[in-house]
Amino acid sequence: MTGPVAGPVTGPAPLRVGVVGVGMMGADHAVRLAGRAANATLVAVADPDVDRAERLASSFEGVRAFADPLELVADDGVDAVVIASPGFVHEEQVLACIAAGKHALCEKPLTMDAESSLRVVEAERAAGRHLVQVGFMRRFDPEYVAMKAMLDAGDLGRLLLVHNVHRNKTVPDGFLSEMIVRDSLVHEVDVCRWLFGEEIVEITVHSPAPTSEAADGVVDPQVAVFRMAGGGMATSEVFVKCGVGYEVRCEATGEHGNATVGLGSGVLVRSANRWGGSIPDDFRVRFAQAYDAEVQSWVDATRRGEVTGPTAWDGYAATVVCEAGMESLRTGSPMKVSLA
Ligand code: ISE
Repeated sequence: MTGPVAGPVTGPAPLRVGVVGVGMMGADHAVRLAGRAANATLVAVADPDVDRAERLASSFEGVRAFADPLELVADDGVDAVVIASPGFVHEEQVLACIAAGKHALCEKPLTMDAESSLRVVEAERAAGRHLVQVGFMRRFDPEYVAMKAMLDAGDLGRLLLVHNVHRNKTVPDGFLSEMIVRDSLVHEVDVCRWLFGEEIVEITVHSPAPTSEAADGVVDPQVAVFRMAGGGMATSEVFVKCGVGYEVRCEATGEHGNATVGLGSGVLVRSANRWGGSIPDDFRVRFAQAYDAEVQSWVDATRRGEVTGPTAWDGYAATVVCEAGMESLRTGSPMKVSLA
């Protein structure tokens, strides 16, 4: 897409980034931008919980705190925005970035439903250029990247099946069945679209007997089955109160071999008559390298005026699949997926 908007940030000046929403993930990105990202500088944070924003801002030098995320987006001292606020405010914040001609890295889900995600795609189209990247960080994890390269090179032959495992140690009781689809399974939706290079055309979300740890009425674990446009299939176990630790695995089965990522084969320790390694508590640890690479690649692309990571369309497609997944969870039936 081409068109009139603020030009790319080039030359030696670092990209001045503001982070909107500074809960767990936003604070993690703020630290990354302030300390580890090259050619970027953290200049502002915003959160309706202004004490939280001020506390975080004061842990860095020269970072301003805003109570209103939209004020941060409009501020002339901010070149680009990382959106890590809750999903239900993403639409207005992403649209504000597009209206201001600013690049945004928006955490998943892009928005809460298909219609609003499509509005984002359309706003970008009207602006005449891509400005939005969606935070599907698995695409930047070194193991996933290696597996994708192997598949694209044809080393495993045609991809037939993908099997995902996605387990969180725990989540708050307010994390309902639909959130397991929209906030957790959404990653596997993106992984499968990316690995196959095809759309998902049907989704079924099965409800096994829940763990006794699940809050009343919450379906945890869930097993999702995707049918891909080319006939391939994928399965995903999502279990958000597994109690063990954060485990994400993906096995791709091709005609001539298979590849697995996420076996966690780090340091092997023998002590006190036991042997083994450790399992991280949460995604910030498991995907630390992926988040670093994701943010760096977003900074670099933004400075060139480009979007090279998962686009608003990818965010929209994932939202459509998850919406169908939530319907399947309610009805127990397979749901067809159709994109605009
Ligand atoms: C969370 O929002 C994430 O994005 C994590 O990657 C995922 O594992 C978790 O289930 C979500 O709640």
